[in-house]
Amino acid sequence: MIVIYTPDHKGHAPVHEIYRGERVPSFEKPDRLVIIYDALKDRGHEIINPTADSLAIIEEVHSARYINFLKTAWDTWVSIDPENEHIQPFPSVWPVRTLRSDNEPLNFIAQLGLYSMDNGTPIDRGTWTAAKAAGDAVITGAQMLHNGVHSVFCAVRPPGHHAGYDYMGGYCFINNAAIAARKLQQSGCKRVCIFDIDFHHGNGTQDIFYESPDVLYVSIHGDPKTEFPFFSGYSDEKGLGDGYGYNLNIPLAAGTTSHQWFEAFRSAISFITRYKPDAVVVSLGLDTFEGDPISKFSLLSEDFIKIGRDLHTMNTPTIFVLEGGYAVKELGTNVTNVIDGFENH
Ligand code: SP5
Ligand code: ZN
Repeated sequence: MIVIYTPDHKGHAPVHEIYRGERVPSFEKPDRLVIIYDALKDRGHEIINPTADSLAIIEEVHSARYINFLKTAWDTWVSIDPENEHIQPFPSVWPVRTLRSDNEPLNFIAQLGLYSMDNGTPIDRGTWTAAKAAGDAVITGAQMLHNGVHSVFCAVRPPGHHAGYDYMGGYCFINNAAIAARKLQQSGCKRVCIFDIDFHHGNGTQDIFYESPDVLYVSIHGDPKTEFPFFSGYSDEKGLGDGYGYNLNIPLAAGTTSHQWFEAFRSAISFITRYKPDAVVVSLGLDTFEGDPISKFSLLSEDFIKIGRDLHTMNTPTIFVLEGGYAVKELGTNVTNVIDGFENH
């Protein structure tokens, strides 16, 4: 399968995140993609650099003031104090519910709160460059699908599915799957499906397409009652207005077995097949793996071959977009297994 990859992701390398009030080493780190790149190369996949510029589509999917903040955030942070170059900023105040989010405060940490859903998405010197490059990669992939390629794999980070119209969160900044879907629409796809099989619910993707019948969002994920992102991902979230019926959430309890997961997966596939999409964007998280350090499903490495095989039965042009997956050592095998299953159905 053709793989799109750029080393620009390496500039996004926050050292730590917050867990139970303490700084712990970041789970979402460059090593993840280095291991995946090596495995893809070993298996002989053709790896190309992004050739497209995603900025115009990023500007359609995300708000202008949010993009402007992201672009300039690190420089602003360091301009406050040169020492900040070595310090990761974290938000500490958020405009929840009745508080105002129309005014952008001048205080940087308050701005960070305005544009964040959590304190688990640290920014770094190279965050914007990496996030933009991931966007370029998925737009390149969408163009290839338009040109008749049946499937393409976008090996990108930072991930995207938690990022909404005007906020970052869950290690995500720019919603890569969403901009891929937009691009596919613009190149003539009347019906696009985003199939999100990351362990976590893709609240950002859901938000962006909640009122759109022309982009079906289907997600299988850990029950938000106990799992991140907690405030989105319930089965009664079905879409709004014209988009009603075009959002399908399948939350599964922590501890769900591989067998139970595949039951949900196959019913999701029949739902998607009835929609008759012109293209499918797979938000591919590998954090459903049993060895994942932050997630609670129990897929085995060989299960990822089955995932690829079943996705292929939809017989629809497919763009894979990498999301989460933090069992770094096994990531290469798990990713290449999905591709092998898809190609050798
Ligand atoms: C793209 C993606 O998979 N984002 C996931 C974001 C999850 N953020 C919350 C992480 C909570 C980490 N808890 C650490 C548990 C260690 N035992
Ligand atoms: Zn995830």
